[in-house]
Amino acid sequence: MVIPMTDVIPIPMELHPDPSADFTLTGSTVLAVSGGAVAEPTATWLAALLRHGTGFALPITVGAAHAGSVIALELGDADPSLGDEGYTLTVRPGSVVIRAATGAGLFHGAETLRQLLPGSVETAGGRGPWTVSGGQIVDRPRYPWRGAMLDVARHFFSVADVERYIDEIALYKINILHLHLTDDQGWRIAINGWPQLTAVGGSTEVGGGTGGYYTQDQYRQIVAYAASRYVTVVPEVDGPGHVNAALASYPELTCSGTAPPLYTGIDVGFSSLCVGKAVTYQFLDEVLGQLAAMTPGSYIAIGGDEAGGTPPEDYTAFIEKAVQTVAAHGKTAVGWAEIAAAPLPSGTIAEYWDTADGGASLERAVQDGVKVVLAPANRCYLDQKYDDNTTLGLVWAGPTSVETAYDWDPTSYGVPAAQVEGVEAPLFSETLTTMADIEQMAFPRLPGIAEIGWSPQSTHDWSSYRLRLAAQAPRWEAMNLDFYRSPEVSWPAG
Ligand code: TNX
Repeated sequence: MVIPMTDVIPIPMELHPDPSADFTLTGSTVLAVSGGAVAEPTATWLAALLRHGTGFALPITVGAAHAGSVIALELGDADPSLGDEGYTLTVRPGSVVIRAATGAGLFHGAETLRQLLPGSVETAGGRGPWTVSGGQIVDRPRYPWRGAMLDVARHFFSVADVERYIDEIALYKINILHLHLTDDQGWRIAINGWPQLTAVGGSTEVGGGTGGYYTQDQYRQIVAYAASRYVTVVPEVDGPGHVNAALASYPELTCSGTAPPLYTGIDVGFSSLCVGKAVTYQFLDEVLGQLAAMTPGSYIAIGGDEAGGTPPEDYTAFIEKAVQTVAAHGKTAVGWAEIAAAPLPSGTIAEYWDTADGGASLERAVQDGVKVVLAPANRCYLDQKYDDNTTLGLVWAGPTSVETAYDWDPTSYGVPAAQVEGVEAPLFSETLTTMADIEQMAFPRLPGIAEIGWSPQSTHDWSSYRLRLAAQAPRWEAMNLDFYRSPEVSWPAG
């Protein structure tokens, strides 16, 4: 069966199917790339994926037009209204042409083509025929920020795990990986001049395991891998709360001068940097400065949530300082929406999460005129249980069914449209220890958040989405991606 264009998730902005124009990938198909070197990494990536799945040679040709069966990646001459992430994908009997103004657009188009091929293309020697439905797709995202947040602090995850997650989120056109690098239970990024942060602060995790951390080279490797999938890493160092691992490493960062013990439980809101001490700002400047230097993206996240251990006037003073420090290093600050209690420059991004605070933090962010990323916990928190049968996960904002995660609209939170930067799906890891755990919680909810971030609101419809979602299962099985077979969805027999 040929996969219909409507099965692509996130569903494209415009679909023009033409059943008389199906294309079949064969042993003589070539991959032609034109318009400049920016297109080449995506061609290399796509060729590797398709060669692995089909066993075909799929040679890459650069520049010249090709007369035979061709998949073409063409950079340039794109409709300007498709913006800097949009693309067109045109399927005719002899060719598939992906055209975009940018490398990101070409990559998104290539991910769409991947989803139009049978799921078994994900395994070595998959089974064809490799037929792609004919017609044209015209596509661009609804929002610029389509985020996934991964907590590597509560439990540490290896570079390989993070790279695998990047591949999984990029399949659904997520373009931001917000990496929660520090918390009470662990400090996961090496900072020159502060070796105890990782030696002590990185030495454990929730439940008392051995933890871990990324060297600066490993962090750069993650950033580069993400960039190759057109995903921007937004690193987060949380403060003034969620800092027990830092305080346990450097007693001078506490007001008392005494280091607390390492913490391996899952309470929140008890630790605080000492806001009145000069060393706190030296620490902040060196940490944020080194992160900024290693991060090509424009954003650095400063946390700012659940600062129950910090007096309110200290809190606003700290946030003001942290936002200024990020700016001094040439980046824009992102924080959880509580940061709106402090004065914020207009480009700042406030991320709304706390559906239990009655929207107070969100209202302040709207009044401040800052940009808002919507991650309402009762919709977007992938760490919440699906239902009573879920063994992993927390319950404070849930349970969150696949339908609940999918069936909402970012414009319904009272944020003026011009202030909505996008949506994000956070995955906190108090209860998650393996890649399979990550996948069980993210899939199948993450594609729903991705579709909210990318597709026009007019396409939003749970009753058809659940059928389209079911059609992803063969691909996930071929990828060995461990998803939750929620009873809300009629999964095909595996
Ligand atoms: C709230 S979300 C937190 C995290 C927890 C999470 C668990 C946010 C900004 N703070 O510290 O890990 O709940 O769901």
